[in-house]
Amino acid sequence: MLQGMYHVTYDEFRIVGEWSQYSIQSLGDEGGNAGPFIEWCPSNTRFSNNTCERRCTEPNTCITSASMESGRCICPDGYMIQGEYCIPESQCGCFVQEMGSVLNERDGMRRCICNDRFEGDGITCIRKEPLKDCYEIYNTGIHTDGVYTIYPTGWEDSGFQVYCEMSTDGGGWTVLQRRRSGSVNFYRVWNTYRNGFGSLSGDHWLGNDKIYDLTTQKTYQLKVDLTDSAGSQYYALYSRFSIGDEDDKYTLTLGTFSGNAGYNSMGLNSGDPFSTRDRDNDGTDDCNCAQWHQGAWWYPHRYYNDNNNCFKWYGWWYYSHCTYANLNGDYQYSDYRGIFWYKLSGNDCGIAGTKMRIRPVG
Ligand SMILES: [Ca+2]
Repeated sequence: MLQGMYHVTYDEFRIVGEWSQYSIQSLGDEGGNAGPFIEWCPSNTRFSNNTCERRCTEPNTCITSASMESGRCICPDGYMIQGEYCIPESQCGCFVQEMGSVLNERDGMRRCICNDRFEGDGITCIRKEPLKDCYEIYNTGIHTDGVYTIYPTGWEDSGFQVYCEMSTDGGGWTVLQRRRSGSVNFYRVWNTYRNGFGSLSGDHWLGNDKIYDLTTQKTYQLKVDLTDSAGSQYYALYSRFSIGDEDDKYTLTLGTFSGNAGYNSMGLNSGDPFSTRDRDNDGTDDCNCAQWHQGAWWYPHRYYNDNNNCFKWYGWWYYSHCTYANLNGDYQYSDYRGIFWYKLSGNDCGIAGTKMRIRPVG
């Protein structure tokens, strides 16, 4: 017999990179006298006799195809099928399909494994949108009070946790400060107020840097809730609320006041820098308002400039020269060292609970 001489030509021979083990990506149009006998695999797959292939949604299950037992194009090692494509395993999870419910069998339990930027309850994984505050979380349909992660401008990657009030006053409130148990010491230094402290689900200060980042991304209103020692509840609502950054000493800006708290006591702090016991930014050299009032606040010291002391004795009360509101005072006192809000139950009001929370305007 004569030996046949055959050849085949391809006009667009191309292989892919090392990650896919230099598999053939394309051959182009074939020519020659050999007839078609080489199949080529679509991009990102390789030809293999291994009939076990896995999907992101079913990572523990081999997909076999009886019709392709002799070999076929499959994902490279370390890759799995998502839809029609091979993607790295590290990007797999039940989230990889469309937003919604996709279930996995793992560890004998039927549950959903969510990857980064997705979150779920074990049944459903939904994409985490970079929700900027509790109001945006509320608008996704979540109406339960609790601690949530938000991603304000500048915090898109890490986010931070806040307590969201979803069930009162229309919901969507981001809590900045709360006092109700006295379990947390609020007589803290500048850096501690900058970073925040306490327990988000209990007494806490969110932190001045976070408050700054929050209140610069949108226009917010502030609601101050006050509970007196008899259990009566009052509030002060400010139409605008923001603070400056640390270089600006977290200077306070407030809009107009409304509410039933008796007096616009915090409005007198608008325009003033923040002070702590170790960072005296109030208006006088002779008084350290933060130390006098055992707190940290936007103390101005400008109401009664007839002397430079922290207070004036009026016969029944040390009239403060520093502030009419002192929501970060010492919980155990009911005098000028404690939590007070002028004209709520008098000067010495015995405030038992406070809350500062914000929501976008409009
Ligand atoms: Ca001072």
